Amino acid sequence: MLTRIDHIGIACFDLDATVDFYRTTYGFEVFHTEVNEEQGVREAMLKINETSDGGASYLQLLQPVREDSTVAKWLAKNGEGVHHIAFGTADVDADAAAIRDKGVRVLYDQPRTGSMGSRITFLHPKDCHGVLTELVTSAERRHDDQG
Ligand code: MC0
Repeated sequence: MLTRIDHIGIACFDLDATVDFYRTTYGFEVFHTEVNEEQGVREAMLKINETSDGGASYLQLLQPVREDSTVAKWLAKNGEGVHHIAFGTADVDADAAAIRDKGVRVLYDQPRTGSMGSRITFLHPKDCHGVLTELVTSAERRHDDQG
């Protein structure tokens, strides 16, 4: 079951400048930063609020670290802006399977590693009315014993 907006992913050219904008304009502070080599991004997570399922909602600012990354390709075509939305779930495997059964393309056969040790997968934007959609099970919410 999808229980929260886990994050909104925002693509940017300059992560430090974008973080600065969110801090000075809205007062949002950086909760976590990391480089995800597999996804080809450097990211900053700004925690916005806790959620009733025990998780939280974030803004995720994304700067590409490789020219061939999906975010670099998207930025070259669209410029900066909202890149994807992510829904949180306690069981990404079950929700991805159920959504696949409804005819939506799930991009990964097995979930991959996302921000802060989460397990993530994506739904194809062309099957989601133009919105690249991510499913996330955060590390502390995982039902298995890997994290
Ligand atoms: C591409 N399209 C999008 C889109 N990206 N539409 C809405 N939102 C997006 N973000 C559209 C294009 O405009 C194009 O439409 C069509 O989809 C095919 O796109 P493409 O540019 O030709 O590129 P593909 O097909 O090579 O790849 C698109 C695909 C890819 C969605 C499969 O971007 C992908 O695998 N994304 C999932 C991984 C990802 O985005 N990672 C970065 C965030 P037209 O009409 O022109 O044909 S990593 C992350 O977020 C992690 C760290 C985390 O949360 O923890």
